[in-house]
Amino acid sequence: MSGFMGHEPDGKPGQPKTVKEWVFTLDHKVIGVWYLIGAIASFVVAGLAASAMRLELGSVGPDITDNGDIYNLWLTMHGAVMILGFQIPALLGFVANWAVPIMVGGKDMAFPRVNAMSVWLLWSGILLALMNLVIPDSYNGMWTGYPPYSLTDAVGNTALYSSVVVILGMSSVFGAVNLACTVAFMRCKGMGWFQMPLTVWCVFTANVIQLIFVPVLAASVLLLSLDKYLGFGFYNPEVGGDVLLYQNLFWFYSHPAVYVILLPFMGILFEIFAVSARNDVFNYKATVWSVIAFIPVSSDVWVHHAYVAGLPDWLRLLQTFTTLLISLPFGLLMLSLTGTMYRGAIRYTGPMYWAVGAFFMLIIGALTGIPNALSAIDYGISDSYVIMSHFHYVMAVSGGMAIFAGVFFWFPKLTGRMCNTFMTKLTAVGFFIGMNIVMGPLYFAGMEGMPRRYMDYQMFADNATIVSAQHWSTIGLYITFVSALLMIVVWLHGAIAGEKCTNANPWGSESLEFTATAIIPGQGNFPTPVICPEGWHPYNFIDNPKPEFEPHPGHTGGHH
Ligand code: HEM
Ligand SMILES: [Cu+2]
Repeated sequence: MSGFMGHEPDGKPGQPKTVKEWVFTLDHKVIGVWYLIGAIASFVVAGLAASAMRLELGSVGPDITDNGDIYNLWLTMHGAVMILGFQIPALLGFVANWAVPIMVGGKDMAFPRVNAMSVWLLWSGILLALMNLVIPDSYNGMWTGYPPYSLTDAVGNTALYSSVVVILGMSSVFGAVNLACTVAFMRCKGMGWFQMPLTVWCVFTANVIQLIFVPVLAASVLLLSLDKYLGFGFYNPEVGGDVLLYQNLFWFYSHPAVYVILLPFMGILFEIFAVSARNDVFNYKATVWSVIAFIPVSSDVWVHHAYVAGLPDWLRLLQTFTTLLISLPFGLLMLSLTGTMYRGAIRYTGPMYWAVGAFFMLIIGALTGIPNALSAIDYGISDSYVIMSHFHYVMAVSGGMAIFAGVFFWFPKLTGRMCNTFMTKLTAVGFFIGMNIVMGPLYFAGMEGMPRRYMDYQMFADNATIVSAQHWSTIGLYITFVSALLMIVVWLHGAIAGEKCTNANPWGSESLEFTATAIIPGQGNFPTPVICPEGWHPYNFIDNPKPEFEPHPGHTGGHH
């Protein structure tokens, strides 16, 4: 076959050596590492912003700043960078690029050059976003960018916001096309759709969601700049526009976006749970269909983010119904995760500690979603700490812990070395306890009426619940901070001085990235094409036929 897909790799085999080779690489594994580095750097920046806010909120009155603009800048940098710079690049960049092509036994991504462009666009977007810390009119309108505020001068540089979102959106769309084609066309011989690891299914589905919805987001934020700088008035009622149009467009993407994060991180959990419990994924086929079901159901729930915006009753009612409907596929995935561990011979490895932590956070977070879905209840808690606590449990912390679980899980393949097991577990426990102390009390502060996004709570100075929740939350930050810092030290130590892997498959996975021992550094992955024999399945831990390697016609060896 000539054309783009399946072409011979034009990169050199072997790890890149010079800076030029690293930067201009077309190897999906190296590009995956670039995504990972970007994601971890973003996690650090956004984590520092969060820590600053938490210190400020430690007690009533100014603690470390009394400047609301600075607080808003931290808040904006925290939310936007965590989502757009950390979680999405870690899952749809690192996992999608580094792991998926090997997991399907492919030579590379379908379009290696487009792949390189995607990661370059991501880095451009991150650098542009960081400019916000130095430009005089820095943008402070949160990740949501709601008009009319985002159309005023007080918000700062709206064009920067629009540009960052559009650039990152382009990176996502190129990445999504590439990944969808990779999964569809680059799978090795013998691997049918229902033999793909769940991580692959989840990342694939997340990318389909991205393809459908990202363009809507890109358009909606572009219209902001057209409105503000060229006076178009899409969102301006004075000239016939509609300010709520933005909220509708924004959440039409941004609700599905939570599944773009949720699905891949649940995919990581499936992988680690199955391998650690040495069990087939419970009800594999139904699980795959539940994953796919997220595409249609996620498209019709966005109004639950705007229940209080004054939309018509029939719409709110309908969206309460559709929001609750999502609990079906989501509940099936949770059942399946639980069933995967049931009666398994669970081995609590380092990555499993992180994965279990993520799982418990996810349970708490999902349960706190149900009351939010009921519009009558949501009226009382919208825009309060209840919502903030909900999405930190369900997405931020569980997603973060799942991503870190994945990094620890694939670490031996990434570096050829192991992380210290005891420290991996200790940091997982510390992070889990710390984050629960940060986010648990705030849920109750929310029920007492503490609103989101406030830099102080003078008005609640004599509300003991709120004051002590804020206080404990800040104590939780110290534990979390130390654990996160230690985790990064554990990675660095592991990469530089960790014990060398003697076993190519330390966790005993059946998936190709661990079992295909012939993975070579550099573009191409496998010296000879992989073939999955009849009956092969990534979660068949008993009597599993091993994948084979087809002698390549005309191949004379040479990669050793
Ligand atoms: C059991 C299923 C879930 C239900 C019923 C649910 C329901 C809701 C509702 C109704 C809101 C809006 C409340 C308001 O603003 O007044 C909300 C907010 C949010 N949810 Fe969920 N949710 C669920 C699961 C998830 C999952 C799995 C994620 C992410 C992986 C997620 C992420 C978020 C985020 C980020 C927000 C806040 C967005 C913002 O205002 O900045 N939720 N949820
Ligand atoms: Cu939503």
